[in-house]
Amino acid sequence: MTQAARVTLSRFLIEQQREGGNLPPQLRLLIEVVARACKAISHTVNKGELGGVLGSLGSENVQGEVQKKLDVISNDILLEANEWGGNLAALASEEMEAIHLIPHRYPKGEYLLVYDPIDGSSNIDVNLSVGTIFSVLAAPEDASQRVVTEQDFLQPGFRQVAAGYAIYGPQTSLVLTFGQGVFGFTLDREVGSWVLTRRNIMIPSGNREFAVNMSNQRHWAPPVRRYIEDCIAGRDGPRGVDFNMRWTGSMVADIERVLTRGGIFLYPWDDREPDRAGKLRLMYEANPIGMIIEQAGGMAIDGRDRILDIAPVGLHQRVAVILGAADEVEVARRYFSMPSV
Ligand code: AHM
Ligand code: MG
Repeated sequence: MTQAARVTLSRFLIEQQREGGNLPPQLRLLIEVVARACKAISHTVNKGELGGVLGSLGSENVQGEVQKKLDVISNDILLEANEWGGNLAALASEEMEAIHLIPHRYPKGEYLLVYDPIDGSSNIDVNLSVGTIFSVLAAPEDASQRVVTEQDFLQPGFRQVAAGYAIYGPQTSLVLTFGQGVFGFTLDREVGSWVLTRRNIMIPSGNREFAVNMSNQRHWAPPVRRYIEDCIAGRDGPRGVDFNMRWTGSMVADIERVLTRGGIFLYPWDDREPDRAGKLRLMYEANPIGMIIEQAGGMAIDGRDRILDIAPVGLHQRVAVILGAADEVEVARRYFSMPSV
């Protein structure tokens, strides 16, 4: 790609703001800030052992999971980048139990930001892809006159005004939607800018590839067990076609593959913790990824229902997730209403 043919993220966002009029200036600035923070996280991830960023801290987050150094470093990078810009009324993260209010010394903005600073934390120390996932919601209209509460964040996913993820893999890319399609950018490290490399990403249909943690198979509910059994049976089974399997341990990496070549991703409920809806978190994993998947022509459900319609009851609530190419997710959904399953 020649320099002249390049469209940077800044240029893309300004053009979207001008042309469509559907990207408010403050939302544009917010996306730029988040993207800049992801650039800083990418540099930190890249340093690995040399930057002293590998390993655990010994502390636990609100989910009772051991925090990796990089979880906390990345959380702070996003927090510090977003606090002072005047675009946010408050923010929340996987790594913080409570919401974070914008300090009084800074102006308050029109948006709420929710993020998972490092998705796929178990991959950090083994040099596999990890990422950052984020979701943007509108703050309540009277946010400047009162204290924002957790309740203000508990909006269903269809109300998100923007969502995205960055993936720190062989290439560092950023995938974005603000409800007008999905766009992909690649980080040019020498220049330090995000360059538009994929326009209007649509999930290809017909790819027979599933992503699920197979070691949990015996714990799944019958519809999921049966669906995967039928995939594995391949051309000798009811599906009549062979399937391939991939599981990276990083949702962002599996989603990047689904967006690029299709297929389905599942993190279903299992019976080891029956009261827990699933492993993944609704507000900062399933909702933003669900919005991206739908904007790319796919489907995102919890088994029977659309993820983006779920009315959240807690910031860190979990949800079962089945998402990917619409045709394949629809097949999986049918197993939930089969009387014999
Ligand atoms: P994390 O945010 O703590 O990294 O957890 C979420 C991750 C997802 O990225 C991934 O799909 C899943 O957990 C992997 O789970 P498992 O350890 O069961 O393979
Ligand atoms: Mg995560």
